[in-house]
Amino acid sequence: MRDEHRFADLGILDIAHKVHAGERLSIDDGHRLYACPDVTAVGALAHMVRTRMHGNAAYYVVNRHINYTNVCVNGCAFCAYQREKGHEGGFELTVDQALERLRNAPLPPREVHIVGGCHPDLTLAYFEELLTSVKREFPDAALKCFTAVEIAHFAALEGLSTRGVLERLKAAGLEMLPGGGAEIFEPSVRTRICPKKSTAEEWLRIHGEAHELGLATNCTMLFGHLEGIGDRLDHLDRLRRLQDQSLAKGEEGFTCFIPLPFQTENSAIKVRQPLTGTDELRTIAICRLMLDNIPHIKAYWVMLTVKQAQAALFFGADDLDGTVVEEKIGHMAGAQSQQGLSKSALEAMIRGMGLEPVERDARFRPISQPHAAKCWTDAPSPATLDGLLD
Ligand code: V47
Ligand code: SF4
Repeated sequence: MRDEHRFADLGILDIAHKVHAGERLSIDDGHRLYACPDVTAVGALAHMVRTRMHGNAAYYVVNRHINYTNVCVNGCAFCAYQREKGHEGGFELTVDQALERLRNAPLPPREVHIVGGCHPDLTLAYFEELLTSVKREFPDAALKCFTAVEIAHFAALEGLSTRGVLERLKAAGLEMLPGGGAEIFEPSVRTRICPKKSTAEEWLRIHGEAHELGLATNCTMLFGHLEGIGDRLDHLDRLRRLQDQSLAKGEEGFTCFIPLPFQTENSAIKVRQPLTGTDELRTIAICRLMLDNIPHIKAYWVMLTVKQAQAALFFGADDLDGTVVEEKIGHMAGAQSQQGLSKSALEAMIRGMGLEPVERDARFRPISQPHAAKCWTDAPSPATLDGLLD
C-alpha cells in the first residue's frame, strides 16, 4: 500500500489496512479519523475508496428542483425556509404552476426533485395529480419526490399507513425518495433541532418500506449545528445498518448519501463555531469511509459552494448533483452559491479536477454522451471555468 509510513506516523495504519482490504470501519475508527491531525491523509483514504468504486468518473444530472410550498407545521429550529400558514411569504404552487416551472427549465430534466414543507391542508390527491401531470408531460424525467418526513405527514393527514401512502404515490409515478429529513438521528440533538419531525426510527422505517416497494432512496446528514462527532458517527452507522438489511433482501436500498453542511443565516440555531472548509472535507471523507455499502456520495454544490464541491471530489465524493435551476432551502439560510448551473459548467467543474464527467439519471445510470471528454487533458483552463460559472 502506498503511503504506509505516512499513515503509520499519523497512527492510522491499522485503519488504512482495513480500508485497503475493504473491511468495515468501526465507530471508534471514525473517532480516530476525526482526531487525525492530517486531513489530507483522511482524504487520501476516502479518495482511494472512491476511485476503487468509480474510477475517474464524476457524476452529474440534468435536474430541476421544485418546492411546492414553504408552509410547514414542523418549525424546525435550523430551517430558514419554512413559513406558518397565513403568514407573509408563504406560498403554495398549483399543479399548473409547478409544470410551468419545468417547462421553463433550460433543458428537459432527467430528474425532478420535488419537496416542500408539511402543509396542513394539501391532500394526497394533489400530490398524485402533481406526479401524474409531471410524468405525462416529462416522461423521461424520474420523479424523486417527498422526504420520509413528508410521507409521514401525508399519512397522518389522510389516516393511512406510510406504506399505503408510498404505494399510492408509486402508482402515480414516484420512482425515488430524496434523502432529506434525516438531519441527525441521535434523539437528544433531534429533539433540540426538530422536535416535531418524524423520529429517527420513523424516518428509517419509511425508507425501509420504500426499499421493499422497489423505490430507491437517498439519505442525508445535516451537520455543523448542535451535534457532536459521536452523533455524526452514530447517524452514519444507523444508515449503513438499514442499508445492510435492504441489500440482504435483494433491494436497491440507498443510492446516494448527501452530507449537508448547516447554513447558518436566518436560523434560530446560533452556532459558536461555524464549519470551516476543512471540517466539511474531513466529514465528507469520513462519510465515504464509514458508508461502505452506499454506492454514491454527493458533493451538493448548492450548500458547499462550487469550489468546495470540486475539492470534495478528491475527498470521497463522486457526484455533484445537478443543474438544479432554482433552489430555496439552502439559499434562504444563506447559501452563497448561484441558483443553478449549466450542464457545461458542471462538466467543466469535473474536468477542471482531472476527472471524467458522466451524465446520469436519478438512479445513477449513465446517459450516453457522444461528446464527453476522454481524458483530463481535455479540461478547460480555469479562466474558461470562471466564465461558465457566471
Ligand atoms: O431535509 C434545511 C436541509 C434538506 C438547512 O436526495 C438545511 O438527492 C443546511 O435533502 N442548512 C433538504 N441544510 C435538501 C435535501 C437534498 C438536497 C439535494 C439533493 C437531495 C437528494 C436531497 O435540507 C432538509 C434539511 O436537512 N436543510 N435547512 C440549513 N439551514
Ligand atoms: Fe418544515 Fe422541512 Fe423546514 Fe423542518 S426543515 S420546518 S420539516 S420545511
